[in-house]
Amino acid sequence: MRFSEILEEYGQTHLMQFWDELDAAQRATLEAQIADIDFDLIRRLTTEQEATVDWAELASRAEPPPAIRLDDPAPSPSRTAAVAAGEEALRGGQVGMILVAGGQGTRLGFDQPKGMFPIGPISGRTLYQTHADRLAAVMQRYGRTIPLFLMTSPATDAATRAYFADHDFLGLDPQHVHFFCQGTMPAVDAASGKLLLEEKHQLALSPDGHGGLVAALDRHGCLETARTQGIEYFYYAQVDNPLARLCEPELIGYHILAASEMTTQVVKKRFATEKVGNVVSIDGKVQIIEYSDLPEEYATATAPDGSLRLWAGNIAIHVFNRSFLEAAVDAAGGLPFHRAHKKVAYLDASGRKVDPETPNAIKFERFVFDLLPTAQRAIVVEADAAEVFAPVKNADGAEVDTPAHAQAALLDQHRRWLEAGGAECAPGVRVEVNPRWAMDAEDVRQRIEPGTRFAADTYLR
Ligand code: UD2
Repeated sequence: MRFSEILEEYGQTHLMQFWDELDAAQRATLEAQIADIDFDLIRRLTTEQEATVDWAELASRAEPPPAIRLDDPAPSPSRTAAVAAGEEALRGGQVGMILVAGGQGTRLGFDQPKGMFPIGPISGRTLYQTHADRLAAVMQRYGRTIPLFLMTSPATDAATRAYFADHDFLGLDPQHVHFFCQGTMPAVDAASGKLLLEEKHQLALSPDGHGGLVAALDRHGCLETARTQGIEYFYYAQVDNPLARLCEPELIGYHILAASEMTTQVVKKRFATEKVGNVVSIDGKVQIIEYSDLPEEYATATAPDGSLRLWAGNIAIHVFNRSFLEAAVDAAGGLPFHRAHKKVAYLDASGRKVDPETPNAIKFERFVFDLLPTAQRAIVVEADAAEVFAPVKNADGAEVDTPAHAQAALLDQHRRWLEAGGAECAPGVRVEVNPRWAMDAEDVRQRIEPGTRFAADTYLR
């Protein structure tokens, strides 16, 4: 079928509206973008033929997930056994790291990739640098390379690569840093289902969600690279959480000992409507119901002791078996798309740019956690939010999840470690610890003379 016939068939001929005004390069761009669109899929998604999930019905059947809880004094397997198993995998070079950094970070209002946001309270280190430091420290401790697979999107790819290149790969070995760019999905006009033009020669495209990970890993040969390097497990985290304990042995160990295919680290939700996914169990399968999909009555329901019944908050830290992701490549066609009603700037019929004030468009995203119910076995491990979770989502001034909140959480953590090691921090004094200097309270205890006093802001590196 010819190009124009395809557009005609799907009611999208407006995309060629400015064709006569375009030069050859612009025409080629537009043609390539249109050729990439799965119009059948878009039609199914916009006409709602694609099965939509009845979240209220699902939520009514949701139970708290079986989990290794923090307050369990004698979990089985024990924490010591889990740490030992995780450390063995790290020493054996069986662990790779996936960091997802394709999001557009609209809420933060930062016009570069979020990973380049300066988060170090004293050092001014960026999120990327913070994660690189932690990874380097883990590699140093276990004497093995941990390849980093860094997912970007067209919105973040070029700037991220340039940033790493200009900053000596943040101290990592460039040979073991693998950038891979996720795919995109077109935004459609919410009322008509028509694709939107961002420019006369460009569709309005946005990243296809972190569920695009599976296809992108495969498309860029990352699974193959990992396989040939003997990587059996991937640790997965989001770039926006500077407290994420990358490649934590305990979580890896629990994953291995339980023969889990996909493991999720969770925290106790701070309040009922906190913007984290809800990790639940439905018909014996672990699943995540996103905060935006969980009806309030279920979000606020309490257990007999007054605590939240659905307590487990997703912090988007997982461990995957490589083989599970390989199997998911073929099944990824099956990962559902979530629809989000968003503001998307577009060109109107006269070629004028419109910046809507209210949501006008539908964006489609896949979520990586929708892989959970497909796992043969998926376990859940609770961690202390103060030690592992301080997401940078909103610009300073917002009530939660701002850079200022994350910096305070980092400083609190480092103060706790120092004080547990016998040091003293004068009131109001800020001490930032680089993981290359100490990765945890135990490291600090070994490095510090009891009685050491910090009387001025200090960066330990
Ligand atoms: C995410 C989780 C939520 C909770 C929370 C914790 C989803 C849908 N929800 O909520 O359950 O765990 O994080 O912080 O994930 N990203 C990409 N490509 C994309 C979209 C996102 O790489 O196409 C990355 C993005 O760079 C970021 C992460 O995924 O690191 C989370 O994206 P988000 O900020 O849109 O997710 P959020 O906060 O709604």
